[in-house]
Amino acid sequence: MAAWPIRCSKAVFDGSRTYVMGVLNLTPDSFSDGGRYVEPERAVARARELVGQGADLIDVGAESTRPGAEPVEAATEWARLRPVLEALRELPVPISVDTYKAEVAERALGLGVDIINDVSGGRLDARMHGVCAARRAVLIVQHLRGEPRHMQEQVAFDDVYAEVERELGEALAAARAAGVEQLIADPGIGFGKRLEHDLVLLARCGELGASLGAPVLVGPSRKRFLGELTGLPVGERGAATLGAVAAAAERGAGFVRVHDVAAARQALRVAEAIRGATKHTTATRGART
Ligand code: HH2
Repeated sequence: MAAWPIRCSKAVFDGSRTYVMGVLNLTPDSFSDGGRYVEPERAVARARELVGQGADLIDVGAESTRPGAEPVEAATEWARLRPVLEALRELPVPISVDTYKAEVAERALGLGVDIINDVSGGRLDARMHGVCAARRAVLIVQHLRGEPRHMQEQVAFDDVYAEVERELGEALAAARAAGVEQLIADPGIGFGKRLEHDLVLLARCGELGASLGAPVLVGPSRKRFLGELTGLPVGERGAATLGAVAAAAERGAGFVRVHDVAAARQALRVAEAIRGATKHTTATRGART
């Protein structure tokens, strides 16, 4: 199956550059922006702002998946999502919903959402694949062992790249077998991983996508590994996030999931210009010799 394009009702992503997914958390307890967009009006205003900053798509979440976060009932999750998703139908970019519950996914897809972002890769709810297949949704299949709440308690990899590649490959194959036609793979930065694991997965994200036959999305924004590298608290990891974004794009990431869209677009623009110039110089040199 060809990795690109990813076709949504409002956009076609052809892989010609790294796309920016803006994060919109409707939660009271997300690790970096919890509580800021709980009121629907503020959330919708934030979504418009993210689009103005150049977001290619917006990921809306109503349950925090940080380690130790309390799971929420589907009804609570949907009560947070519904008014916001209804208002976001007018936006010019595709919307994804960050949920691992098929019931929530089904309702969201009924409101015109194009993409389901499942941090468990379809593993925590047996109905997820069927719902996405029936609605012809794009499914983001993220790597995660166990449940988000306990994911940092037993982190053990002998060869993180090989193990994530194999487990993601199995998750993608299960989704394809169930009829989900459009898939994006995500190695799950910070999801049951330590610093050294996150670094390997970012460094080899393009290789991972090529081997899995799917575009790769990475979500390094403000995460713990950046704190470990810089010594900075979550609110001061903006510059560190941009380092990860530029490096991941250089290594082949198809999408980056970030809180600060304007800054990520700038970083990507510069990284892409430099990559383009490399090609130009090589071509010029080749032409002269
Ligand atoms: N990271 C978070 C949430 N969802 N989805 C994908 N596909 N990839 C990620 O890396 C990813 C994700 C965690 O970030 P955030 O939404 O800011 O925090 P929280 O889970 O606390 O709401």
